[in-house]
Amino acid sequence: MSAEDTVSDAAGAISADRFVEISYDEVIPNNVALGSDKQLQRALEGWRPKYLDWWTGMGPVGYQQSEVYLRTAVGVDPAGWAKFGYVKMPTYRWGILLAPKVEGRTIPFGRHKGEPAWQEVPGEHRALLRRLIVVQGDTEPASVEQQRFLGATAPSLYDMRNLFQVNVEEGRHLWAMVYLLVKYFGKDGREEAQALLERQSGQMDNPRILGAFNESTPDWLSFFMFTFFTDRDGKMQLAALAESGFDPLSRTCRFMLTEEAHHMFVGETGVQRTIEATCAAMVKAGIKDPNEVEAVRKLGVVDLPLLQRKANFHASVTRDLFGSEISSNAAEAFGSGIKGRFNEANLKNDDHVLQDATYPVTRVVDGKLVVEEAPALRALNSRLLDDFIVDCQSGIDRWNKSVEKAGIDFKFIQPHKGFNRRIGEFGGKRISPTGEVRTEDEWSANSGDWLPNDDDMAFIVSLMKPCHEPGKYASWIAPPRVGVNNQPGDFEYVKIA
Ligand code: BYC
Repeated sequence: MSAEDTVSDAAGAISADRFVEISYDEVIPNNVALGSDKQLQRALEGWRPKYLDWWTGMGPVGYQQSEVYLRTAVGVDPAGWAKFGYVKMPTYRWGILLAPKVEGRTIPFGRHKGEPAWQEVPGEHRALLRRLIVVQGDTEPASVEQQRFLGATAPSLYDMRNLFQVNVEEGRHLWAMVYLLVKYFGKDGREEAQALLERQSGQMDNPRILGAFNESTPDWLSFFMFTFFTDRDGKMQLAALAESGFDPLSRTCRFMLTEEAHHMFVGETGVQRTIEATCAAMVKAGIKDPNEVEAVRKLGVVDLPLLQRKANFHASVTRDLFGSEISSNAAEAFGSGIKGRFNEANLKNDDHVLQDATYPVTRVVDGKLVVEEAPALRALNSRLLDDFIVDCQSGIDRWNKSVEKAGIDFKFIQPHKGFNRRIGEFGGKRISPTGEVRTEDEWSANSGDWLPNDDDMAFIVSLMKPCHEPGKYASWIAPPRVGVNNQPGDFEYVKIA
């Protein structure tokens, strides 16, 4: 396509004035020369109507005929890959986009380190690779399902638009994994692609694979916490898979990471704006003590201790997504060159094989928390979780700055790694947010102070009133500092049909 070409869209036209390498002429936009592989094209075009049925049945409820101001990828160049315009969600151009191929790329870690990256599936690692792609793929439609009812209670059109942006991009991430399954895994891959549309978040008989993706996302605070914490698991896992020796997976994940950044932005700023509204209301009312919960709630804003409990819940449920701290699956995925560590290729003073290395892992031994050196290869999930906790902290520090600026004496903290865990070393153990091992009775007596309790949930529900007028925001959330794509404050992000 030439630089001046226009890519047409069922909802309008996206002008591509810059470096376009994605073909929008085809039913499935792509930069993988889909048209030259007729069998693959037919298989994906056969999957597409099923995907659209799933989107209509399990995607956002309502607003499907509304015009939403969305960004659509028009290239994979990080400097300018997206265009903004009004789109009806079912006509969004879900496509297959891979980051550019790096010529001469070699496998950066594991037993095959230094060998040329694989362009086809390595036979001996086929089952493991397929499993990881399926797990990754399963989370994408799951999150759309979890968030499907939120449009009706959006605190502003700006937020509603962000929700739908996240949703359509999670849909695209499903396409990304389905492309890999269908192109590289033959009949099994096609079956797995079908199964990705059949499992359902929270369903008893056929649930989504990982625990957190079967929790509900019933309100906007949950959505913001989910996109802050759980999408960040997405970032960490995609970054680890982007190091893969299987080059098509690496390239796919590299491009997905550029989209993921916006999802975490939505989460971080969503919580931050909630904090700002609370602090401003407290200051205005002359309330200094954050524990004056009833007085704060009367102002129509969310008290800070409740936000801390929400963060405790979402942090802990998301940490379970890293799997067991000590895992032979993780060792095998690394040893075989399939899944690396966060930032693998840039880790210095490291042999990237880890045969004799160790890593400190916190465990519960005789009712006490102890740190033990474990074989580094088997401790890779633990390490990725530690990297995740570090990555969370910078956002939490920014939340604390807002509180500090308002002169309120309160600090958000991350709960101890072992708090409220179901999977791994701490699974089923009763550990307080500050890291003390507790008895079952002590846990029951205190858990309402550590995790959202029934009162909290009822209060949050009472706040979830829609605010769908351009430029207006619900009482409990401050407006953003900047509009999407620099649009003005009263921009109509969703033209509700
Ligand atoms: N719930 O050795 P283990 C995202 C299973 S989020 C239920 O402990 P392993 C996104 C495990 O599957 C990122 N089951 O752990 C975010 C295994 O079962 P099989 C998603 C669990 O295998 C927001 C068994 O327990 N991507 O993208 O080393 C919106 C023993 O496993 C759980 C990935 O996760 C759990 N929490 O690591 C949208 C990357 N944890 O195989 C999207 C791909 C473990 O014995 N996946 N199990 O039947 C992986 O790398 C690994 O599968 C895991 C687990 C890290 C998840």
